[in-house]
Amino acid sequence: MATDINKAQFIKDFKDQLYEDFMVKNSDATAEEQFVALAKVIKNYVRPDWFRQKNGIVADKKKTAYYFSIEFLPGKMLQTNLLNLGIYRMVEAALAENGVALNDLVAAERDMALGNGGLGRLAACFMDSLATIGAPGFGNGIRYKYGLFKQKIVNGYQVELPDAWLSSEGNVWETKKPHSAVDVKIYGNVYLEPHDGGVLKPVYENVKTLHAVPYDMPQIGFQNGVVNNLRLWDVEIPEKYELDYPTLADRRRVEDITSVLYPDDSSREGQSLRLIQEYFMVSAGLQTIVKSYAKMGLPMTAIQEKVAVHINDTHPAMAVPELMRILMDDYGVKWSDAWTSTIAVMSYTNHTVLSEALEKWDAALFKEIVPRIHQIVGEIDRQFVAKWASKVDACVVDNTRIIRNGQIHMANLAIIGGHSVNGVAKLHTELLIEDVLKDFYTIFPEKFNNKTNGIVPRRWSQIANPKLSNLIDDLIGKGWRRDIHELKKLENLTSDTAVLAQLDLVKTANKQRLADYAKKMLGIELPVNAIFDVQVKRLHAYKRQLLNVMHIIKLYQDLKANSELELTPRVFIFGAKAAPGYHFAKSVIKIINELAALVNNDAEIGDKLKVVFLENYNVSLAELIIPAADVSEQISTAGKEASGTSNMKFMMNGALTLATLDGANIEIKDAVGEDNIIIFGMDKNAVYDHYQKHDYNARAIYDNNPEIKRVVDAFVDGTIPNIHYEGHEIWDALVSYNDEYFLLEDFDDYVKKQAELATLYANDKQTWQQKALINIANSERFSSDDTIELYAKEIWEIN
Ligand code: GPV
Repeated sequence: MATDINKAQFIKDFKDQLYEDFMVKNSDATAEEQFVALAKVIKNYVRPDWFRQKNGIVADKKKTAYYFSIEFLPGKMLQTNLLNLGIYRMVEAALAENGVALNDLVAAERDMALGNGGLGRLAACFMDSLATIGAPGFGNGIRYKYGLFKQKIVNGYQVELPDAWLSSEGNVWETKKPHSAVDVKIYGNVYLEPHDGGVLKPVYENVKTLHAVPYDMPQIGFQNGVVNNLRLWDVEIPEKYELDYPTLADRRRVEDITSVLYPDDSSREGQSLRLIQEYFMVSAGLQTIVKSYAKMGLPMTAIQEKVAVHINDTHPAMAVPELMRILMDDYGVKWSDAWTSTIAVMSYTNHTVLSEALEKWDAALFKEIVPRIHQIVGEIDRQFVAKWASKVDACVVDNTRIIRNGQIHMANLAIIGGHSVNGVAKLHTELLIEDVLKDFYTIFPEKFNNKTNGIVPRRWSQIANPKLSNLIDDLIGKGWRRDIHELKKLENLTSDTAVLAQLDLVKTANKQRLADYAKKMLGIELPVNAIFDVQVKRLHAYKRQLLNVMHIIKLYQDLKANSELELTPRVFIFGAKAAPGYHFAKSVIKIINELAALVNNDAEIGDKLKVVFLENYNVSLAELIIPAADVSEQISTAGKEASGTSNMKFMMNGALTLATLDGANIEIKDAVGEDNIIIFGMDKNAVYDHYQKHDYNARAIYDNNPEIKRVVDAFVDGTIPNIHYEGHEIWDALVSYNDEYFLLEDFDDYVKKQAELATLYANDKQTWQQKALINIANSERFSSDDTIELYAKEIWEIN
């Protein structure tokens, strides 16, 4: 075991690796070279455990869960891997003795950003948790050559640059496995030919064959000797079929399949490339899974006893017809048996109620690209309609069937083809049941269940916040590092003023760490005695960064009207990427940056107000920003944010949450109690009431509320320079187009609660820190270890 390695052995391994890879002595090596060598040494240490776990699937006939996701967003892996192996301190000390700062090597690693936001990050948290609870759970996804775009801010605008994360040293954590490659077929024609006993077998013509080559990455459990596998697929042109790709352009089209992660996490451009990506990943993964099941020598019709496949959002929903295809066409299983198995194997998580994000495909395109899958989906749809037409209302069948009006509804496919559908927070699951998927609920009530999201506590406390972690060690011992539930013990210390003072010191130190970064990046001095008020997440209208902006404008206007005004100093911090084609979102970014320039350079405002937009928000930046937050902004329109997960990370790091009753915010409120969270605005019922009555009138609010009018007009009256175009766009969205996300209605209450929290911060730091401590103590409820335990038990039935 890696934990047995001593310093001397480790340093020898490290130096040997540097020599082997780079022919360099430690003292002459660059931080990049040292990072690569260290990562390879770690990989060597885990290889036996990794190999054993992978081989155990067949050898021990263990039921295994496969988490299929088009996104994985792990960020950097060095610290997590060292921590989970239990060699962090030893390696840090050994390197230090040899003149190497571990932090420099951490900085040299590139973020692995094969995900957009919450959905991909959740998948990464789950991979860690699966290994940590010791469950056989393997990831399956795509090895994109370019991750989520790198964001630069130029003249206040977002500019997208390719994230060439694989250049130079590539991904040191991975191992290419050419011997496990499989072929994936797309395009062509397919027809069915009768065989012995009336069995129909597909005959393919003019197909294109792709070679799917897996790259495996170890997923190390927390100090338990378990190493799971994350398998990401790359595409190659099969040697056997080279003639099918005669030109460079042909070859490039193939390479494109694994070239980029789609940088849009809300609405899908209906491009065939995306569909091919989805099928490529699903087919390669499932073929491999069925092959390894076949090696167990058990009947094909019992595959559900050894295999669970999870469909993370709809992108991998073709797993349903693809498993049918493999079982029938490759293994001769008959339809009814294959269908029973498929339903038992598959399960699906929904991550949104936004209808524009519910994935649909044009049936003609679908047929062109995956003709056999199209046939199978057609038959699943036909049987579904035949079965339910006589039992439920016609409109229920119409709303739940897979193919309607020439479109294939991927969520419907995933629900019909699996045994479990879960939402990601209590409210979200309720909304699925009573609104978005209510017709499904009348047919399959037993399939619905909730699994509130969680976060992996190691990364979001121990790694992101070493200062707080050390304080917690001093207060309650180190047991919490293994069992996060021990954080509860902190609740006994909430009236200990010395503890609260220490907590304040830790927070200030973390704010200083972030202030240093802001100084380096933007040349701005951030006052650490100010409230650090943070909103970091994807830029989306429903997340309402604009409401935050409106509050800043209000404070700015108040200060300009009365420079004597007593105001608790505030630093507003934003981090957000906008989908490249999302016009509105990009305009909000521009406005934040122009507002920042205005406020930060106004001598009259001085240190009372600062606004910073930190470019290229990613996992690493989150690890820096979140521990420095006093206020966590979770201000989506009630009913729109499925769960949110940064809300949990902020809480774990002692920020107070300013929130609407949306997603997991509600469960955070339940965990900490009403006094320790700041709730404002409409709840979901108030929002739905407006939908029902069609009575929302933004224009009337604007006309009748002078403060709101003043703030909204600031977008167009020249208050903020250089936003002529964007300002009008926003003004129109808020007034002319009736403010789809109810910012104007929620504004007053938001401002009021902001003022209250500012007063508390200024007058009673002790009470503030008390609330912070209660948040930290109760964040134990949101460990993804527990979430994944429930998936394992209740959905996958593994362990
Ligand atoms: I659908 N989510 C995401 O990041 N990308 C998507 O394409 C879709 C959903 C997010 C939700 O918006 C969050 O509320 C949620 O916490 C997260 O998925 C994980 O479930």
